[in-house]
Amino acid sequence: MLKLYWSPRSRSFTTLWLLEETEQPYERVLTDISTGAQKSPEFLAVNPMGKVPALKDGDVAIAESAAICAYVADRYSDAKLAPALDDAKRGKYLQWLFFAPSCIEPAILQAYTKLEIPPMSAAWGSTAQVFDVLEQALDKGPWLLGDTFSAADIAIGSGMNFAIRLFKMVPSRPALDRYLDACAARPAFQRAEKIAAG
Ligand SMILES: N[C@@H](CCC(=O)N[C@@H](CS)C(=O)NCC(=O)O)C(=O)O
Repeated sequence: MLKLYWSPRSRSFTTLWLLEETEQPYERVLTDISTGAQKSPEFLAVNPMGKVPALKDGDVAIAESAAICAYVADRYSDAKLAPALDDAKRGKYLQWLFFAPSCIEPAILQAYTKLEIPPMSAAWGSTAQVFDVLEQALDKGPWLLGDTFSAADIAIGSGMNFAIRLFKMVPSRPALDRYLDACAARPAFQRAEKIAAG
C-alpha cells in the first residue's frame, strides 16, 4: 500500500489532497516536524533532505511535492489527474506542474521576505510577473487547463492556498480568489483539510 509521510500545517497538504483525489487506499505516517521526526534515521532513509512530504510506493521512495504529483497522476491514471502522453494538453500540464516549485514557490518566498533580486537573474522573474501570468492563465478557468482539472491544479492550488488563505503571505486577486474557491469546493480538498487539521 502507498505510504505518505506527512506533518500537519505543512506542504504535505498538496499530497494529502492528491491522494484523496485518487481514492487509492494509503497509509499516513505522521512525521511531525515540530518534534524533529523528519530528521530520524528512518525518515532520512526515505528522504535524505529531512523534509515532508515523502511517499513510498512499495520500494519506490519519492520526495518533492510536485514530483509526487507527477508520479501519482501517471501511476494511478484512473483518477484522470494527468492528460495522456499523446493528449494535446500534456505540454501545458507539465508546464504548470513545474511552474509550482520553480516559479510559484520562490515568488511566494520573495513576497514574504521582500528579498530584492533583479528579474533578469531570478529564474521566476519577479513575484508580480509570476502572479500576473497565473492570473491570465486562470482568466477562462475554472482550471489551469480550462475544463480539465489536473495534478497541476493540486500543486499550484495548494501552494496559493497556503500563501494567500492560510498564512496570508501574499495578497489575493479576483481570479485567484475564484480559483481557490473552486479548489476548496472539491470534496477531496475538504477531506485533506480535515486530515491536515489533525
Ligand atoms: N521542496 C519540498 C519542500 C518541503 C518542505 O519544505 N517541507 C517542510 C514543511 S512545509 C519541512 O519538512 N520542514 C522541516 C525541516 O526542514 O526540518 C517539497 O515541495 O516537497
